[in-house]
Amino acid sequence: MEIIKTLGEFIIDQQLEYPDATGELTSLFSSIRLAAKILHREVNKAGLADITGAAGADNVQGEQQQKLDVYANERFKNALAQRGVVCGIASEEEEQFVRFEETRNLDGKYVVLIDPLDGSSNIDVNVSVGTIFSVFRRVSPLGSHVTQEDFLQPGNRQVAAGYVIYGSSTMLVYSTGNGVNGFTYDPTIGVFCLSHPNMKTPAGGTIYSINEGNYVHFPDGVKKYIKYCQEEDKSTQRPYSSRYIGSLVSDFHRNLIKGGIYLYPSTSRHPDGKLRLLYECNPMAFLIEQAGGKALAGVGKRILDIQPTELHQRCPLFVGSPDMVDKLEEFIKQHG
Ligand code: AHM
Ligand code: MG
Repeated sequence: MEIIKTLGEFIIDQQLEYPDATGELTSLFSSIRLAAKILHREVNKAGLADITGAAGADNVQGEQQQKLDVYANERFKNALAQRGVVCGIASEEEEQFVRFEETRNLDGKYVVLIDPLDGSSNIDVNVSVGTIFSVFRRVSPLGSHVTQEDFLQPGNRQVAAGYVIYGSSTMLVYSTGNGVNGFTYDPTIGVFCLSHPNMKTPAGGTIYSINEGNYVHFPDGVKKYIKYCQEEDKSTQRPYSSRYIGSLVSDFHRNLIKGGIYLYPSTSRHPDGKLRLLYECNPMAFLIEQAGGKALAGVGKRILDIQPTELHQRCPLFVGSPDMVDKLEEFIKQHG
């Protein structure tokens, strides 16, 4: 009989490898797992219940909040506050970081940065969406209130990162800096099961993902790279396929598995790119590096080495198979 390993069992096995582990990270993952299950339930009935559409307010970035954005934010926030291992969170849906004030939370070692429902404008049309998260050890003393500095740490200090994709199936993909593992949710038994152990991205790929509608606003190096992707050359399997869902988690997940590159460069509308460093770029950069890939914001600019200055700061993102990211970097170096 096939042996199934659940997410819970996997986490405990990993913890046993570190005799000093206190189980706090395990507890943090239990919170994420629980909120992900609840989101799975809601997303899957999105067409039936009155939960799609705009919530009527804009978030801090002036983007319209969807009802499910608000719902997802509350769910993850509550789940993370419950167990006393997290002292605060920063969320795409909250202007300021959120302090967890209970005594047990003041002793929490970790902060979580989260995009509770990325790509949520896709929900109304039944396209996959996701949750992206990033975990840091706090730098402020245990027992005190969480501070802005706890959140403004470079991505290379992430303790863990991951995403949940609510797609044709729901999956949780995460890393604690020791490889990347993917778990598929079986709703009939309510359990995430290890389905993608030790995920590695192919060194090269044949997929490029970018919103080409913004083409005229791209930097020259990116324009030239796109033309390169489209050229005929059998020896390098070009032309490549263009695939863009407009839902970062889905585009990233596909490219991670199949090999590819995702690009969100600066454009005239978004001079620093559109994606947020702390809860979109950093976690994806952590995961792709753990899977053998690369993530840059520009020539020689590793995403994980950027020192953040603001909670909601944006940055360009070029992420994917290492050979493809290298090639793009050559083009940007040469053409700007
Ligand atoms: P969101 O966090 O408001 O959902 O926006 C992020 C999304 C990403 O999922 C996606 O890759 C990108 O925005 C798409 O942007 P665009 O529509 O400009 O191509
Ligand atoms: Mg987002």
